[in-house]
This record gives sequence, structure tokens and C-alpha cells, in this order.
Amino acid sequence: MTTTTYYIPTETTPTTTTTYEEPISDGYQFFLMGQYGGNGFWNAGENNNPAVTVTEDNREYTVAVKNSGVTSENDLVLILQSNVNIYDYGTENETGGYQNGIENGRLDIEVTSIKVDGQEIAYQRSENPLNVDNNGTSLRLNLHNKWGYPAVTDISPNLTINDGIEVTFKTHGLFLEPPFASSLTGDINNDGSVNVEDATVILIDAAASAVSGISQLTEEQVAHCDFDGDGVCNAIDASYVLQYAAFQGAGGALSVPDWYAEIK
Ligand SMILES: [Ca+2]
Ligand SMILES: [Ca+2]
Repeated sequence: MTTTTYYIPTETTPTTTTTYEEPISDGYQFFLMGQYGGNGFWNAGENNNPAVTVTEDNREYTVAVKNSGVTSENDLVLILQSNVNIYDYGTENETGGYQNGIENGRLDIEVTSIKVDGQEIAYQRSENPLNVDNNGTSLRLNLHNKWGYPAVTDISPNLTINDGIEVTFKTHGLFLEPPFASSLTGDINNDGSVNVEDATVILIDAAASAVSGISQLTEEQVAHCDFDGDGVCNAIDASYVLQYAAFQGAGGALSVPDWYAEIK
């Protein structure tokens, strides 16, 4: 039997800082890893467990492991393993420390179906099924892993598996939204027009956050506001809102990104 030590990653300082304006990867490999009934499939493609390439969030993918005539005999280990590096998704936390993509809640894997021999089985997600491979970086979702920390028993280990197991899942947080320019509208209060009210929202927030250090604007609002692409929404962006409103008021017909591309 293969024995493996797993651990929850703690504070680790990355050697590089990732910014999220550019995609981190075009695709990632996911596969079923584990063992049952003497069948081990610890590496992708090792034992009829081919990897799938995930290229989009919120889309269903299915991975499978095939076998014949095996009972799990209570030794089931089943892990949805990937080559996603959780530290590529890390963020600074409020106290200046660093959190990886699991700790900051950015990354998730949502299981939508688990089938044994083509029949749906029960799956009850426990509190902390996300973990890392023993390389310390690769994202995985434990489905049944008594060696996990914490141990995970989100499916029954008592399975008669004649043909194989299929797991269908969706990822969240792996792929990035398009850069700001494509969502830039200037319409910060989302009422369909760009005018002084939007500039006011920005200026009030800028004044408040100058005191508190914390902006109350949502990520989406910042994306709609951030003309100069510096990641914050402030008086400079408000001035562009007003300039655009004046341009539109004078009969200008360019969209906000097109107008900004012209004047900058
Ligand atoms: Ca508006
Ligand atoms: Ca800005």
C-alpha cells in the first residue's frame, strides 16, 4: 500500500507575486487519483484514469477511472487531483501576510455528480475537502481520503465497483475575468448612464477610504470605473467619468473604452 503524508499549507512566502490582469494558465490537468480493491491509480493515465484538460470555470468536466470486477473492501481512496499551483492564486491578507488560493477562498472545485458503474452515488461535501498534493502546491479535492488532514469521507467507502467511477465537476476561480477594458463602462451606480452621479459615487468613496483605508466599492464597480487600470477607483477616474459625460453631452458617440483609448 502506498502511504502518503498530506498537510495543509501554512504561511509560505511566494518567490513571485502574481497579478491578475493576465491569465495564469490556458488549461489545467485534472484526474482521479487513489486506490480500491488493490487497484492503484496514483498518477494520471497509470491505470485507466486519463486526465482531462480544464480550460474554463463554471463548465462541467468528467474524469473517470475504469476497472473490472473489483470490490472496494473499505480501502477506497479517491481524490480529484490537479496540477493547479495554489500559490499562483495567493493574495496578501489584511495583516500583510500571505494566503494561498485555498486559504483566501479564491479556488474551488464543485462536484456535480459521482457515478459508480453508471449509477449516481451519494456525495456530501464536508467542510474542508480542498487540500494540496504532497508536493505542497497542487490543488486537490478529497472525496474519500482517510489519510487527508482532515480525513475526508464525503462518499461511502463500501462500494462494489465493477466497471469504474466517474466524477463530474466544475472549477471556480481558476480562470480570470477579461481585463478591465472590456468591462469599463463608467457606469459605477449601474443605472444605465454615465454622468455626475457616477463621479459622485467615486469621490464619496475616495474621501471615505482616505480616512478608513478601505474602499466600499465592489470589484465589479472598480472594473467599471478603473479608466487608468491602476486597480483602484479614485478621483482621477472620476475626472474621466465627468469628461466622458461632457463628451457624450456634446453628442459624442464613442463607447467609454473607445473614447478613453482616443484621449489617453
Ligand atoms: Ca450611472
Ligand atoms: Ca484608477
